[in-house]
Amino acid sequence: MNVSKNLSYQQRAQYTHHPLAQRLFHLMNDKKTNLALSADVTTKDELLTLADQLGSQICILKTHIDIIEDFDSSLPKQLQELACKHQFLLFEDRKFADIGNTVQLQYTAGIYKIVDWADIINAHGLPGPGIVQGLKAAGVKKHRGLLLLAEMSSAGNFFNAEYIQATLDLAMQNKDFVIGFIAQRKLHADPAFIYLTPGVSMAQAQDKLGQGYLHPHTVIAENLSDVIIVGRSIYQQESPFLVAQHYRKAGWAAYLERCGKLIETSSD
Ligand code: S5P
Repeated sequence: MNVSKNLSYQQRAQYTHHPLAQRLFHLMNDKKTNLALSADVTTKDELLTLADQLGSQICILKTHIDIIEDFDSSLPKQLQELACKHQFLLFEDRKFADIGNTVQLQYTAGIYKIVDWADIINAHGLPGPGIVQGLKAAGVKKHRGLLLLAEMSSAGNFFNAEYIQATLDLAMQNKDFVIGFIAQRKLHADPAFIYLTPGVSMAQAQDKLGQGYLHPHTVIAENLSDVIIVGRSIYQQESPFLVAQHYRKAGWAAYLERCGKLIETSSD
């Protein structure tokens, strides 16, 4: 029996010394949500509207800030205000993948100045330890957190067992900054690490460009990941709020099931 399988998010907060990871575990517990919205829209207005309308349902808003066509420096501040209003974290899905010096500049400079507003970022371990060092030097003093990509949801990807192990080792060496992984399943026994899984849908098994989807129950109850990341299956629907609520409830029910708790029947 896997002991950490049954730990609640609240208990998991005690295993991490990272203040951001603690905050995330606690807000998931308080809001009863393990849903992250992948808001891959291309205008400020669409992004802010989604963040405000669905904010109560999510623990994380995941952005691709470089696809916003009318980006200006007011947007990060507005996102931070909504994150504060609805209590969710901001995750810029930048997937850094360069040498330490370059990723540090990409993180701190340019138009987006990601370090100033994104609580969480992610990176590929591929270039080696320098990538984490470069990001950490800028992010750790602001209590930011890094997720390493240990697996991907796309068909035919090149993530093999050796690469995954090297990624886990890199995380273990940087627990003051790496809070967890983007992965399809739990990969390490340490309960401090948090797992976020993209490629989640109740409506389809794949898209036309190689994306593969899993059901929230598979992700949370069987694969023991912690957060479902859902994009088009929510924001492209007619009533994004109602669909988000549906995903939140499905993700939460799967979490209660894996903790061995009774499924709550309240309608909140
Ligand atoms: O393995 C991955 C990692 C990520 S971060 N597979 C993914 O799909 N993603 C991201 O999750 C991707 O960049 C997109 O923003 C989101 C999935 O969107 P959806 O519309 O397919 O749910």
